[in-house]
Amino acid sequence: MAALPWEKVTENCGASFDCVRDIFVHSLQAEQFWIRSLSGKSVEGIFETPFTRFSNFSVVQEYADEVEAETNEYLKTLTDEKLRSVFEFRGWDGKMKRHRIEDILMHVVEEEIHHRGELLCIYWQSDIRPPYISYMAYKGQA
Ligand code: NI
Repeated sequence: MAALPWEKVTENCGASFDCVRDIFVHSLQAEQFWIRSLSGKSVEGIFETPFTRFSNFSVVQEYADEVEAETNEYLKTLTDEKLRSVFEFRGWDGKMKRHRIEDILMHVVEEEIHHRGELLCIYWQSDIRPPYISYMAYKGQA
């Protein structure tokens, strides 16, 4: 994202959220929301933070690093038993929901893939070759 000019990142693109910055920050907020929920931490203020607060690349990067650190911290606590255990929460519709933690984490991954796909499309529509790193390349060789 930092390879793009800031005007491009905040230009209206008519996708799920107004612009590349908003889509990316939304996916970070969604990840933080679920990881904090599963960690028993407060989620207050996550979705209330306006996208405009992320006013340059370094603020976005700082937030991405913060969310990644929180996620890594949570993932360290996981066990097979915990993954299979059921998490109860109140949904957006006000009703109580019960889902296995592994299914909630799969939802977080799916949410990211969905929004990344959107971002790739926006890049292509702007004739910009999107960055691509395979998961295996990211992880490195065993
Ligand atoms: Ni979303």
